Amino acid sequence: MPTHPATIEANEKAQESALALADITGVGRHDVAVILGSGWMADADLLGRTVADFPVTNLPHFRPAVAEGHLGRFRSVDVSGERVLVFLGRTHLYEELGVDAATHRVRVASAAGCRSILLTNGCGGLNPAWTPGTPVLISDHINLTGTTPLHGAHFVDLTDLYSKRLRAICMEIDPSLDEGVYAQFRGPMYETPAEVRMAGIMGADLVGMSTGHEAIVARSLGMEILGLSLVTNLAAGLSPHPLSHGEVLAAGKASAARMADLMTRIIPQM
Ligand code: 8IG
Repeated sequence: MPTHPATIEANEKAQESALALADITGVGRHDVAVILGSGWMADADLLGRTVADFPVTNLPHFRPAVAEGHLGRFRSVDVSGERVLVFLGRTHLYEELGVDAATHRVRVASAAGCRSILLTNGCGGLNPAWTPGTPVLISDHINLTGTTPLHGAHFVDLTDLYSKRLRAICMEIDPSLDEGVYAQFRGPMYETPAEVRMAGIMGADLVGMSTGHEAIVARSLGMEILGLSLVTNLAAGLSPHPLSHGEVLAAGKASAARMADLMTRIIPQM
């Protein structure tokens, strides 16, 4: 059992956020959580019937989102009868608010009743065949942040961190989906071309700045995890032009209908 005071405090704050969430949404418990990252905001309206929609700052212990394309809202959405807690945007490690702030949404999702979580992100791709807008299932991750979202002697097994069961269902829904290993860097700068080559030698296929820590916390809370990356740009050194946030947003818009369709079909299986 995690007994470090920082873990207990993080879980208590999440309980308080979840109580407020139940209060203002009128939805006492949620079944599944979704975190929408860069390039995924346009999907929010296509998931199902929005029951409630608020800024995260209406809840205690949330910080306003800073990254462009990260709205800082949450919704309660009815997806085929499942009560889905959707976060539009996340808090990143590079915001320097600490690992607990960067994983607070995951703890809130668990405290709100969610037993499974869909983590999405926009990221750089190392496979040149993955043109911007290509979705990739996360099969595993490499944590290159030099830190952990856990506290103290909290030994958590990360085997099959990204659910084999859910990945198999996704592949049935869309057989054209590829899988890849996600390397989480701290950011906020994108990688140098040398760092991208290093990540590739280490076994990474995707480079990003989120998701890994969230998955670790979700596993520590016993949740089932599905990770979906949207390759919004070729990783540095592989791209013919400098990386820009504009292409991230464009790739997201272009893939929204396909990704929302996949999500609405996988969520009832979660
Ligand atoms: I969107 O190329 C997006 N996020 N680390 N590298 C890293 N994060 C990203 C990238 C990328 N693209």
